Amino acid sequence: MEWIEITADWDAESLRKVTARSETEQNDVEATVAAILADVKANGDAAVLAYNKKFDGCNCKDLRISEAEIEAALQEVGPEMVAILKEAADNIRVYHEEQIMKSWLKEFRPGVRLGTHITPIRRVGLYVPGGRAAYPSTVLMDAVPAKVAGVPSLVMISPPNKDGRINPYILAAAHVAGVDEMYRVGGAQGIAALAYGTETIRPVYKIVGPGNMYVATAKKQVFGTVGIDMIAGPSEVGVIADSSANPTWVAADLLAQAEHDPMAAVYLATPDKALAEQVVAEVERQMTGAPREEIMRSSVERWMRVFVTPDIETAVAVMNGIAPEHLELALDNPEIWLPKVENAGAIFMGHYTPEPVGDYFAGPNHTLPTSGTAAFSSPLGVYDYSKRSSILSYDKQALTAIAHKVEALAKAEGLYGHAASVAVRHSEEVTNEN
Ligand code: HSO
Ligand code: ZN
Repeated sequence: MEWIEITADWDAESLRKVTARSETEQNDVEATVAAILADVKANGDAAVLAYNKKFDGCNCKDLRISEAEIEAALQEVGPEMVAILKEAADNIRVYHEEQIMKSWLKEFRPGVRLGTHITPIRRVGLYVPGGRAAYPSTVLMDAVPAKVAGVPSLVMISPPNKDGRINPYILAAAHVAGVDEMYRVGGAQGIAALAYGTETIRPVYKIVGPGNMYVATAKKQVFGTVGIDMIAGPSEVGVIADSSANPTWVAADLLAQAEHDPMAAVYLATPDKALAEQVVAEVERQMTGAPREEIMRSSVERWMRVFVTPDIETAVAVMNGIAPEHLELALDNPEIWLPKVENAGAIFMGHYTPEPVGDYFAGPNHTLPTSGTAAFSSPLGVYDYSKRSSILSYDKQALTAIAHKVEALAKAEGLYGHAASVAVRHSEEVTNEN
């Protein structure tokens, strides 16, 4: 943990030094992943099954997850959990319906119509990690917006355990979200199967979802063959608090994020130094004996930053510099400060909107820009599953009116074929004149 006193003449650039989390680049990962991708591309299912055995200890023959397995998963998680998943999925759907992009076509001048044609991506692959980071909530967050966008074919892959099974909560969430096909395969081999296709798994056009270093590297390497979503870094939360904030609650919110990852970063900015001291004491008290104490502790020790600022305005400026994935405004009047927030993945307003409400239930997406990328990117949404095509339409008169301008530009570029394509369409006089 680090205390940082911000003075009136602070320098936003200096923030980078206290918030930069070093990335460990590993070249051998690049090479290992490249070899796996090439193998799956060449050998399809046979390679995938061999990697399932090698990396996941799974001797399975069948990659596709059957209806019976999905049914068993629904039984296993129970009707109450299915009902909660459905309600969360509904909230996510209703929120994301607001993001649906509409096709349009407008007459800009007589005879000139221009517009945009919106279509969904035809087939999308959703990666769901196994092990500790197997989050059914992420399945909902990634799958529901795809269905809202109208993606007709949505495929999920996830690494099997040694018995060939996938976490039943993952299967239940995928079923509730309307995922069309599910396969047991993870890692770089799973990304390769989605990108290149195998005998069993048809290729997709885009791959979304978080994963470990091998998955992230594989996504980077197949980018271009397919589209990918953002490469997610470790999670972070920033809290701006004034004296109205409850230090016990603020500490709980910081720890909720810290328990995700030893690399998760938690930031507090407040003008109230006494409050900051109480939060720090509460963080220590609450994490002692918590089920994920070890993860929380390493996150807090290495990546917790407490900024004591001259005023709220400066606290907001500090967070704008950090561009946190999640920003909580633990203030009495968050609405007053909202217009000043420039960089944040998701903004949680007031004392009764703890970040986990957004993780699980409220409706906005929890797949958010991490590691300061909120300064230039946005939450996952319907637009990530949609494409825009431009529409152009001129009638004869409209074309004739501007033909000479297009021809002039074409000739200036030395592209006489371009000029001719326009010229052949308008009156003979033009051709005869030359
Ligand atoms: N806070 C995480 C999402 C998550 N939390 C999933 C619980 N499950 C990153 O935004
Ligand atoms: Zn979370």
